Formats: sequence, C-alpha cells, structure tokens
Amino acid sequence: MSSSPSAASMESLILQLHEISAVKFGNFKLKSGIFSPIYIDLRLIVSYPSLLRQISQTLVATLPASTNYDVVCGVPYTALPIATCISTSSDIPMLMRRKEVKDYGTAKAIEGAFHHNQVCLIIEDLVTSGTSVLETAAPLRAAGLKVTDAVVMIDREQGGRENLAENGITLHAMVKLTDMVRILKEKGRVSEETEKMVIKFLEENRKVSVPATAEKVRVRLPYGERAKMAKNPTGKKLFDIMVQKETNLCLAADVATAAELLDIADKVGPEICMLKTHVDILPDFTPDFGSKLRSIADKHNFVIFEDRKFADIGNTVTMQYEGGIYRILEWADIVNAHIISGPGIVDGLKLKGLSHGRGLLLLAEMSSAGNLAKGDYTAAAVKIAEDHSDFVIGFISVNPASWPGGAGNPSLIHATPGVQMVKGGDALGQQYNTPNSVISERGSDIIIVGRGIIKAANPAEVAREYRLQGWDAYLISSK
Ligand code: 5BU
Repeated sequence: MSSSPSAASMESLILQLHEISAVKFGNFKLKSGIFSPIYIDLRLIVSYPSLLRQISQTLVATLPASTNYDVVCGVPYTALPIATCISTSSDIPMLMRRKEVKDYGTAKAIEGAFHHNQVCLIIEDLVTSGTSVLETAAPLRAAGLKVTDAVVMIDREQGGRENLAENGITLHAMVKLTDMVRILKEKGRVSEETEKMVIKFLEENRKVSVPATAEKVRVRLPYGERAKMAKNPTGKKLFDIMVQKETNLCLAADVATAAELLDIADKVGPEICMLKTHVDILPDFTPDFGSKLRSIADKHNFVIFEDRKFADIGNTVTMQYEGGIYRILEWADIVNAHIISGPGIVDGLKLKGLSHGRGLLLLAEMSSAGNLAKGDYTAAAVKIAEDHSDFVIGFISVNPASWPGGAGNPSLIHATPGVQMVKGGDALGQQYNTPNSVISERGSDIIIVGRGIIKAANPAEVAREYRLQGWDAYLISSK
C-alpha cells in the first residue's frame, strides 16, 4: 500500500537535491538539443545513500495504491540504483534492460527472470520527451511483458506525459519541474528572476517530440500490416507468405550437393517462408539448378535467398549478380550485401535487380563471435536501407531491439542467422540463440536455421518444430 508523500518530505528532498548540486541553474544543452536554464543531474545521488533511500521510498509513495506491477525496471543508467533500492525494499523482482549490447551474439536485451504477460513498472529519474522510457518499454514489450505505468522523480513538463500516454503508459511524477523551482524560490535558494526564466523556458518548450525512430518501435505491427507498407514487391511477397503459411522460418540449405538441396527444399518447403542457398558450395551445380529450385519454390510458396554477401564496388557487383556460372539474378528473389564498400553497392545491385522485382537484405549485424558489424556500422546500414527502400527489403540482424530507436521502419524485415533450439555455438565462432529469444526478445522477424534442421534425422519434422516455436514467439510478442 502506498500513501502520497507529504509536502514536508518532498520539500526536504528537493532542498537536498539542490544542496548536492543535482539541480543547477545556468545555460545547459539538453539531450534533446535544446538549451535550458536549469540542469538536473541525478547521477550524483548514488553518493548519498540516505537521499537515495528517501527518493526510492517517495517514488513508491507517489504511485496510486491501485497500481499493480510484478517487476520493476529502471531506465539505464541513472535510474538503475533507484530501481534496485525499490526492488530490495519492496521485495519486488527487478529486470535490467541492456543499453549497449556489446556482444550481439550472446547478450540478451532484457536480463532477469520473468514470465510472459507480467506487468513491469518502469522507473526513471527525469522525463523530458519520454523517449528514454519508450526505448526501455519497447524491448520489455517485445519480450512479452506489459508496460502500463512509469514513475519518475522529476517531470520536466515538456510533453513526456502526453507522449507516454499515446503509447499506453501512464506517467506518475514525484514532482513537476515548476513545483520544484517554486519550492526552491520559496525557500530562498533561487531568485524570482531565475524562477521566471525557467517558467518562460518551459512555456516556450512545451512539447519536445519523440524522435521518429523511437516512435516506430513502440508497437510491433503484425506481418500482414507490414506487407502493406513494403515498397518492394519481394519484401511484400515475403510478409504475405509468412502470414499465409504461418511461418517465419528460413532454411539455410547448406547441404553437400545440388541434388540434396532440391530434395530437402521439397521436403521442408511446406514449413518455410524462405530458403537460403550458398550456391557456390554445390559441386554438381548445373545451369538448370535455378529453374528447378524455382519450380519447388512456386510449388510450396517460399522465396529464394542466395546468401551471396556481395561486398565489392557497384560496378563489379552488377556483373557478379547477373553473370558467371551461377546467374544469380535469374533465380534468386533475394540476395544480400555487406555495406563495407559504401552505398554504391546497393546502386549497382539495384540497377540489375529492381526491374526483375528482386529484393536486397543488408548485413547490419552478423552472428559470429567477434564480428565487426556493430554500432556505427549497423547504423550506417539502417541509413542506406532507408535511402533505398524500393530495393532494400530489410536486414540480416542479430539484435534489432537493442539498436538505437529499436527495430525501426516496420516496412523493413529482419532475418537472423545463428538459431538452434538451445543456445551455444560451433567450433568456428558461430553463436546460437533460440527461436523465442530471436523473435520475441531480440525483435527479429525471421529465424534462419541451418544445421539445426539439415543435420536432423528427419529434417521436415524438426523444421516443423522450429516453425511452431518461431511462430509462437511472434504471436506472443505482437499485439
Ligand atoms: P547454421 O548451420 O544454422 O549455423 O547456419 C547458418 C547459416 O547462416 C549459414 O549458411 C551461414 O552462412 C549463414 N550466416 C550466419 O550464420 N551468420 C551470419 O551472420 C550470416 C549468415 Br550474414
């Protein structure tokens, strides 16, 4: 049970925050880019344990008694110690959201034990636009948790409450910025002039909007809705197939011969939305391979993805795509490319592929240990995809929920390799996550499974099991 914090305890807290210089007056640039006459840095509170304890108690008391929650999660980093205090003193378990996922292959977006449909209270130190709360809510929701309330120490009254309400989150604030400044003035800590400057600033900056990228991750749209948004015909077809066949499984058909590949494609075909090839590993490749695979793809309604990983300059990839022995352009609906050579590679592939209705996946992340596709590199892939969304249908990703702004534009698809029923890896750096982790925790759309299926005694049966696990994970993580 909670009761509203008393005016006296609130005043005392505010004065203490001012005393430790967690609240400063001057001219400061905020995270959102605007300049403010007041700056609040609550990171300092970890140095004052008694203040930290009082703040945590007051935050809990701020919540209406009717607020229900099973777990708490602090927005990293400042609110983490506050959430920890609340967790230990209220005996409510805590979760942690990873802000930077250093090793995309093994790390989870959410740490801690939880169940599907549990309610998670978000704890934050300061809310301006509400973006940080939304960035924490997105992976929690993607993991199947419910997020309905957030409690914050200070509400800057700059649109955060409204932005969060639009996303189904009620904001409870310990104190509003104007009330805080008024109390500081009443207690002789700041001048009337300073108070007026702060009020004027707030009036001029009533609404700080949420960046478009943060908004896009709020809701995981159903594949069917995303099919309508896709600009590329193959991207649209892929989403449509996923809905029709209730599958987000891609088979990585890394078998020894073309004959075996055609055989497994026919057997596993009913379970998959996409079949991935490495055509250059087939010793018995013949020019009619493409047309034979195409007829199996048409029979079972899946798309063909040649995992060619183009990486050269634009002019060279046009020839590699169309020519040589393999004539990939003729039979592969989808190919992929590294962006190491810059956006010219997309222009080159598009020159050949677009008129054939083909699509391209960009390698934004990789599944292997120690790979270099992360951070700015991943962000560059996102930018190139946005600039070429008529041809780029999405990404090879490993943990899109952890990207700044989350999985991003819903018209683009995420396909993730490195999937098996149990976590682990191989001797050569491959790292595996489970279908549920990939789809519901990491926010991807398609699981790419190779050895997990092809080495099984009965690949079709095991593929069915992967399909069901992948589809279940999709159902629980979308609304
Ligand atoms: P596995 O047998 O499930 O480990 O096969 C994974 C497949 O996905 C294999 O064909 C790889 O070439 C491919 N792959 C990958 O594993 N990791 C990546 O980052 C990319 C592709 Br891109």
